[in-house]
Amino acid sequence: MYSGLGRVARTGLANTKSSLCLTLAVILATVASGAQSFPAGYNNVETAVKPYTELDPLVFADGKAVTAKTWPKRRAEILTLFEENVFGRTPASALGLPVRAHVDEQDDHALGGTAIRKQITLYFSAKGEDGPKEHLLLYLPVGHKGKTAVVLGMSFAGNQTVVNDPGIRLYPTWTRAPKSQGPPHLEVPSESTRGEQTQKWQVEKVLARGYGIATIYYGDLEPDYKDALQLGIRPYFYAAGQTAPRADDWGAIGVWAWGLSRALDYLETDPMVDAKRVAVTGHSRLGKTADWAAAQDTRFAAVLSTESGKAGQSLSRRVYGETVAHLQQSFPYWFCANYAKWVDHDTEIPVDGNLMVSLMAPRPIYVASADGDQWSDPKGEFMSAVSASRVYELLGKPGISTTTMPGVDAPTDPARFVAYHDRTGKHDVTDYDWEQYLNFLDAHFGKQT
Ligand code: GTR
Repeated sequence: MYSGLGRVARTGLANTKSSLCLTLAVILATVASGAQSFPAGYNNVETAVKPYTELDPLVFADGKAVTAKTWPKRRAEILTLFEENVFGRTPASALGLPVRAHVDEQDDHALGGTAIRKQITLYFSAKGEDGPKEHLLLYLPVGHKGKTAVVLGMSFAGNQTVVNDPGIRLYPTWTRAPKSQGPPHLEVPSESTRGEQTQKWQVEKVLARGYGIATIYYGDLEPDYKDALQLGIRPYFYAAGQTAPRADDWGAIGVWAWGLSRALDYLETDPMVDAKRVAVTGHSRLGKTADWAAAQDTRFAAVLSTESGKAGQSLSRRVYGETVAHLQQSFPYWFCANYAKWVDHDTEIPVDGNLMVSLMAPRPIYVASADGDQWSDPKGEFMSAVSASRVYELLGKPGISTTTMPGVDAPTDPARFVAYHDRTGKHDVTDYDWEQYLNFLDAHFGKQT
């Protein structure tokens, strides 16, 4: 069951301790209602969803209908609306930045001889080690003929957590004493954190199906804490004289998404990788990040997004579960400052999850929900998949196989370009999710084994 406690556990996982206290306070006021309880004041009753108008991906802001020919213009319009109202703009200086990649390590017999492991540092400035950088961990299956398709995603807790491999370098991660409101600091993680998130990443399963898998720790780009942006890379891209973000400057999600694109820059240069077949993945806030990365960077060939929720693939206009007010109160730094305008105006927000999904068209996208994560609003996620499917159909690709919300653990047809499931269980990424993702990739990239 979704529970406030589940919410606390995962908020804590991402080290957002200040918002943890806030969320905890709200949860203490929770009144259980039906199977799943929400913090008090948030709607968890389907019949209490107030009337709203769903945005139409196939109608321009001025009311004109979109055709296959004019879709690129509508796409650009939607992207701009997301930049202005939700995630902010990626600075032009960041887009043109020369990135230097250094392969620090390669082991051709990793994970009991089943994988090739590479560890790469991407340097974002001429300062090298002393400047901003990210550490990419890449596994490729041994024995694969030709270039390998790869799944790329960001991790919450460091590269060493995705699988228990003593060869993964332990780079510092952000932490802060539980009750402190002060800035976080970097600490080298302990050996015991190796493989802590094995079940969420399923590295060995992905490799056994013939895919590579790559990850970066999101804190390499910006720590996931309120008031900590000075410790991330945003200030590095300030204009001359700038000391704080402008209303439409990028937030942390924009920064993390940018980091995914820089990893793709490297993957394009790796002769073992099929850079035309890189799927981007992420869970929850990192699902929102994966979505925003693929929306801006069409080199990502497919999207696998798990419980991205509100400000992700779910419908904010459908006021059920998390609201803009909650996101803004707990995680304002994920977004541009303009996002605050939509607090208590969820039904008027000018862009929504269905428009986000439509930005992926015609690339294959898998939208994944969990029935025990009503806070993310599985029905809203499904409705977005249905709505965006009209764009896919317009562009000549088959959208989702049903317009009726499927039952729990009943994935839609993976051969379609938009697929969906609502899995049993809580807010998480599980073996079940990966099984569906790999079936989906097999259908669109071709079987890899
Ligand atoms: C929640 C937040 C969600 C989601 C999640 C997560 O507390 O309300 O929007 O992103 O965190 O990232 O785990």
